[in-house]
Amino acid sequence: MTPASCFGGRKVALFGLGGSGLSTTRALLAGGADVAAWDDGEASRQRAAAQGVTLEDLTGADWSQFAALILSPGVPLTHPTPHWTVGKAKAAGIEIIGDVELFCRERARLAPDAPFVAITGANGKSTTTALIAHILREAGHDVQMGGNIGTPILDLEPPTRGRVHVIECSSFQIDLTPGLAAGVGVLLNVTPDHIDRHGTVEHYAAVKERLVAGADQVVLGVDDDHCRAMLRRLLAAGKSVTPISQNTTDLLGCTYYARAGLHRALALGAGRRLVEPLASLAQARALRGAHNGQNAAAAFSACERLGVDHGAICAGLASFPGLPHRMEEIARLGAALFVNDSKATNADAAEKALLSYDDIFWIIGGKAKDGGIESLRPLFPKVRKAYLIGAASDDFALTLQGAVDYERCVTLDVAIERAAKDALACDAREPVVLLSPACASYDQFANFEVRGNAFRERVGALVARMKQV
Ligand code: UMA
Repeated sequence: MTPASCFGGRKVALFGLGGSGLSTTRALLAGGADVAAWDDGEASRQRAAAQGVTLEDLTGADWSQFAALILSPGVPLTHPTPHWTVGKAKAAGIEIIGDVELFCRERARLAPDAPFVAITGANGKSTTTALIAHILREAGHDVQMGGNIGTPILDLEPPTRGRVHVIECSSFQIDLTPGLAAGVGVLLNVTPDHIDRHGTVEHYAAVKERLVAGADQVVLGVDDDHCRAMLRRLLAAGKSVTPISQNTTDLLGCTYYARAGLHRALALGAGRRLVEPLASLAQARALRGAHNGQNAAAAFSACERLGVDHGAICAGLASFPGLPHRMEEIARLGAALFVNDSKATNADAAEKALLSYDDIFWIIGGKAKDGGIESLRPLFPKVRKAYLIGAASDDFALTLQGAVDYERCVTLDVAIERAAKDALACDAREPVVLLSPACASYDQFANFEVRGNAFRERVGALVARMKQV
C-alpha cells in the first residue's frame, strides 16, 4: 500500500465505497487523516462497515470541517449533472480529487524522479498498460501496475527511485487529478466515448490531453484528428513527443506498424529518409492486428523512453501473453484455433477481431448495442458461418440474411459445439472459432468476464473430450 499522507492530521470527506474508495480510505488512514466515508448505496456502505470503515452520513454533515472531497471515479463530476457531494464541496470551497492525485502528491514528496508511466486512450489502454508492465518486468525492473486496469493505485507499493509505476488512467480519473505529472505520458487515441460523463467529445479529448500535457515525455497516437491537433500543441510547447501510428506515416520519428512489424522513419539529410525496422510482431501471437500494432508501437516507445534496450523490448513483445477476454487464444484442436474475445461488447470492438483472423466461425449475440452489427458488413466475407446466441439473435439474423450462413443456437454451449464441429470439418489452414459477441452479456451472464470464463471452461472440456476420442 502507498499511505496518502498529504491530509495527515486533517479531516476529509470520501465518497464512493467501491474498490478504489475502500483502498483510498485505507491509504488516507495510514497517512494519518481522519476520514468521513459515505456512499449512496446501502450495500456498499454495509460492505465498507464490515471492513472496519467508519461511516459518516455526508448528506447532513458540516462541510466546513473537511479539507477536501476525495471522490471515486465512477461518481459524476460534471455530467450528466454533478453529484450532490460535488455541489456541497464547491459550496464549501474545498478541492475535489481522486486516488491518482493522492498518489501523485505522495510521489512528489517521496521520490519525484521515480519512473511513472501513465497510459490513456479510448481503445487499447489496458493492453498497452499490461504490455509495458510485461516488457519492463521481463527486462528485470521492479514494476507496479494498476489504476483503471484493476488494482487501485494506492494498493500498490510506494514509489521509489528504482521502481516503475505503470498506471492506466481513465478520463474519469484524469478529471480528478489536477497534478498529474507522469514521467512518460501515453495517449493512444481519441474516439467518442463516455460522452454521458463529459458532455462533448471535445471535452472528453481535453481531459485526455491533460495526461500528456503534464508529462515530461510523451508517446502520442496520431491516427485521429483530436490527437493530431494535440501533437501540434505539444510540439509548440516544446514537449519531447514520439508519435505512433497504426499505418505507415510520413511523420519523421514516428513509430508505426506495417508488414507485421514496427518501423521508424528517420531523416538522412538532403530530404532523404531511412526506414529503420524496430521489431517483428510475426511471433507475437497476443498482438495480432493493426490495433495491437499501435499498442505495441506505444509500448515500444514508452519502454525506449525508460531506457530499456531494443533487444529486451523485442523479447517482451514476443512473450506477451495478452489479457484475458481480449482476442485471447485459449485452445487448439487439430488445425482449429479457439479465441475468447468476450470483452468485445460492441461492433467496433468485434471489428478488431474480424480484421485479425480469416475463416471465422463466429459466435455472436447477447444484449445488442445501438446500430447492431451493420457496420461489420464489409468483413462478412471473412466469416464462414455465424452462431447466434441471446437476445440479439433476431436482429442479427436480419443483418446476416443473404450475406453470411448462420444458425440460431440460443445458448453459448450449443454455439460452441456447433462451431467446433464445423471448424474441424472445414478445409481452412487455420479455422478460428471466435467468441466476439458485439453485445453486452447481461441477458445471459453477469458480465463479459463470466461469459468469457464460461467459453474457456466449455472449450477446455470439449477439447479434452475430443482428444480422448
Ligand atoms: N456510487 C455512488 N453514487 C454514484 C455513483 C457511484 O454512491 O452516483 C458508488 C457506488 O455505490 C459504489 C461506488 O461508488 O459503491 C463505485 O465506485 P466506482 O464506480 O468509482 O468504482 P470502483 O469500484 O471504485 O472502481 C474504479 C473504476 N470504476 C470506474 O471508473 C467506473 C474501475 O474502472 C477501476 O478499475 C477501479 O476504480 C480501480 O482503479 C472500471 C471501469 O469501468 C474497470 N472504468 C471505466 C472504463 O474503463 O471505461 C472508466
